[in-house]
Amino acid sequence: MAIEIRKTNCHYCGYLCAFDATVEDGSVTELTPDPTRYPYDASTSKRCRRWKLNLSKLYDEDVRVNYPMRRVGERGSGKFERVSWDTALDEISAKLKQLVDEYGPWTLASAIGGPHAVYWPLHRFMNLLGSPNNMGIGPICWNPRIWMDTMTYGWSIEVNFDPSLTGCLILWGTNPAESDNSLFWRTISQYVKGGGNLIVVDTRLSVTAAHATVWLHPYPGTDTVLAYALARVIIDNGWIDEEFVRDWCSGFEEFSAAAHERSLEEASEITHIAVDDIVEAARLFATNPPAGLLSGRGVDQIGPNTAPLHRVLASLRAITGNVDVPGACRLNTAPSFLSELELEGSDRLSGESRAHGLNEPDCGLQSWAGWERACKLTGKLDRYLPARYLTSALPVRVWKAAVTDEPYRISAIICDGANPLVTYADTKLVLEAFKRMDLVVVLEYLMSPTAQMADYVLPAAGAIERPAFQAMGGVEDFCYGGPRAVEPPFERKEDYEILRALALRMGQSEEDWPAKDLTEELARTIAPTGMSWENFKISGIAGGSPQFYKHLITNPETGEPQGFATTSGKIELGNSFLESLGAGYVPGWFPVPGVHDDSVLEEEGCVTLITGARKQPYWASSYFEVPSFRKAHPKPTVEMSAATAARLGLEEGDACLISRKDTPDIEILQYVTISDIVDGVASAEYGWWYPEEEKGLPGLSGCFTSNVNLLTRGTVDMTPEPLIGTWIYNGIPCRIRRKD
Ligand SMILES: Nc1nc2c(c(=O)[nH]1)N[C@H]1C(S)=C(S)[C@@H](COP(=O)(O)OP(=O)(O)OC[C@H]3O[C@@H](n4cnc5c(=O)[nH]c(N)nc54)[C@H](O)[C@@H]3O)O[C@H]1N2
Ligand SMILES: Nc1nc2c(c(=O)[nH]1)N[C@H]1C(S)=C(S)[C@@H](COP(=O)(O)OP(=O)(O)OC[C@H]3O[C@@H](n4cnc5c(=O)[nH]c(N)nc54)[C@H](O)[C@@H]3O)O[C@H]1N2
Ligand code: SF4
Ligand SMILES: [Mo]
Repeated sequence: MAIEIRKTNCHYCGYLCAFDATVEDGSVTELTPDPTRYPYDASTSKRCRRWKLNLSKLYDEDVRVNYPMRRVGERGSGKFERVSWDTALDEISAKLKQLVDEYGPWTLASAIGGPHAVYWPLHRFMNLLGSPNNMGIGPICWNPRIWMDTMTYGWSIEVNFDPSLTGCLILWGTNPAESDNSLFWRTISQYVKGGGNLIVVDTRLSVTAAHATVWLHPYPGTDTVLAYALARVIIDNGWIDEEFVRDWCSGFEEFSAAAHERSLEEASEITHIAVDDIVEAARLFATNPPAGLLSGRGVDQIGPNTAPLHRVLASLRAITGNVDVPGACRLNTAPSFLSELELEGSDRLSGESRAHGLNEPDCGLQSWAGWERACKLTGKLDRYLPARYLTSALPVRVWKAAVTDEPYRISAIICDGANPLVTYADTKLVLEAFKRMDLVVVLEYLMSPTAQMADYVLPAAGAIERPAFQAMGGVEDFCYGGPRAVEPPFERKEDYEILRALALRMGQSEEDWPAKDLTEELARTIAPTGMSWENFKISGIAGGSPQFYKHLITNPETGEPQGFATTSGKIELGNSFLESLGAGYVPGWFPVPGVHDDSVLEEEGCVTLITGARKQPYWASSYFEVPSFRKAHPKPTVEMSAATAARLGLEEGDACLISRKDTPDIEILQYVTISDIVDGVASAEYGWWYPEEEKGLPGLSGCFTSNVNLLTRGTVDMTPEPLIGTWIYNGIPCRIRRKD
């Protein structure tokens, strides 16, 4: 028997832990964490329940989609037949050509999800075809941070948390104890055990918050008020870094005035946080340099308050002198490997196609025009943001175009690593859009509710059967990953190969798709660093060595420090560029009706709903089919305080029905859990569907039972927030009643 140890990476969440695979006669029989490659944590394989799926799902014949499947009967019948790859790809490309001839290339939409696969192959396909309509979750995940850090500092940052240096760490709207139970969280929990200062800003007492030195619990979406209150305390106590503010920040006076608009008592009333806690957190953060501040998903999803908050957070780092400083944060540099921008081929999308983008012209940044404007600033330091993710079409506009044919017809969609019927806002609208399309193609591992609405489901290769690669969204000079352990079993293919095959059938050239598979594509990607794929397989990591204080580097032409890639060359606490796009010169706070007024507590049965708090062992809409996971966490839960439960007449464990105040007839089923969370707020799980239930319409395997996105809406109010178009997942006026 031939036994070999091969390097590979788990990809059952976005962290890509390094493993050694034991391969016996071509089959993987064992996995052990690989201490020689990043990211390695000795205890991950003990704490993480998911990595064993690498073995159980690899050869799975029941749940996995293993062959190209074509719909039988009406769309949504839930019935499929196996066809050959050639048949599937020939039919898809013929239909797509017909639709493009009839309606123009923008008739094709695409959808991506979380960090599952590399998405640039799909984006290249869309660019070369000529469609701007790729949807992403960007406006509510990651983009707000990237956009606002870039607008404030000239480029994005990475928190440089170093337990031996960092004097204080703020985690704002992020719960790595459950969302990232790998290396990062373990480093933080050890830091806290060793006496490190941790401030957690979370509406709930999350597992992370339970470890905090100070826990600040803002009412959902009031974070901007809290951030300004912290700034006020820091300024009033003389805790700012005066020299740095004088030399490297612009707009301080206006920023300070905005911070002083409200007294601490007023801020306390709005946020539901005691003044003493605000003062103590400000002191810990400002007087223990270097200090890091990392924000997360919780505050990427607060609608009109998202972009303003991230500007104030960026300013908090700046006024305390914590920008591009070891132990605080590092201003990223552009990749030394092929950038996402080059790989996705955005320069090939014509002006006419860009003008068909549904975010034009009112998204000041998250649009093609916005991206072009931003590049003029950042280009000063030769930095160009990746385009596709940061211009991604607002899904609500794409779905509405599919339903109404306005402003033009969206007739086809490709979903890659996404389950929009469960994870995108407004499930009913998404369903209507899918029903009206002429062509639906889904690249998947399993028959998700979205796959059940497809005409063709194409079997995607998963972890350890394809190489893994994480390039930090293309904004950093750092990437990691590794090779596959084995070829994909059955007839599964890598997403890259599927899209390339479709591209060639659509008439795109081999020159535009020079690599025949993902391994070749990744070798090509890292080649500019001078590293071969063979060496990358061993080290698992590529990129430049980190540098700090880069604004001080001398510009050879002027002999002056190069500064920051912003309008003023300084960090912009007040931002005239954003002002020219309709945002405030300094950010404001925008109360949301029905959430930030008294109606929540005054009207019977009402709460403010937040959604999607991450819990182990699930990931978004994934792994609900795994029996041991369902045993460990059998029911979707909605958390609320004991006082809120009493007001609603509910008790621990009660089945309850949750509805939006404006659509009382749409109700979802979840189960009450009493926890430590701000009164008047309830936190519902997301991602739930029931794979064991019947496939096909009307139920789509329980897609309409507990799915919280039946209650969310993707619509955005561009008046207060004319930059990104972030919709609300956290802060929805709802009613909850006991299920009789
Ligand atoms: N209400 C609410 N909604 C939310 C959120 C929230 O907090 N609240 N969070 C949002 C966020 S931040 C995100 S990132 C999204 C996540 O949303 P999604 O990414 O759509 O959800 P997942 O379940 O992670 O993955 C979708 C599908 O991808 C498939 N898949 C996994 N890997 C691959 C692959 O390599 N190739 C292919 N072709 N398919 C693959 C899985 O089988 C799964 O069915 O949800 C968003 N939706
Ligand atoms: N187990 C698991 N892990 C995951 C995922 C998963 O689905 N499951 N998804 C992955 C993905 S796609 C992402 S984007 C990351 C996200 O990872 P994180 O950014 O860490 O997001 P969460 O773990 O949801 O933590 C967000 C916290 O914000 C709090 N919150 C909600 N509303 C507000 C508010 O208005 N203000 C404040 N201050 N806090 C608020 C919630 O209570 C929650 O505890 O996780 C990744 N990891
Ligand atoms: S933390 Fe994520 S990448 Fe690491 S072993 Fe677990 S599922 Fe796999
Ligand atoms: Mo995400």
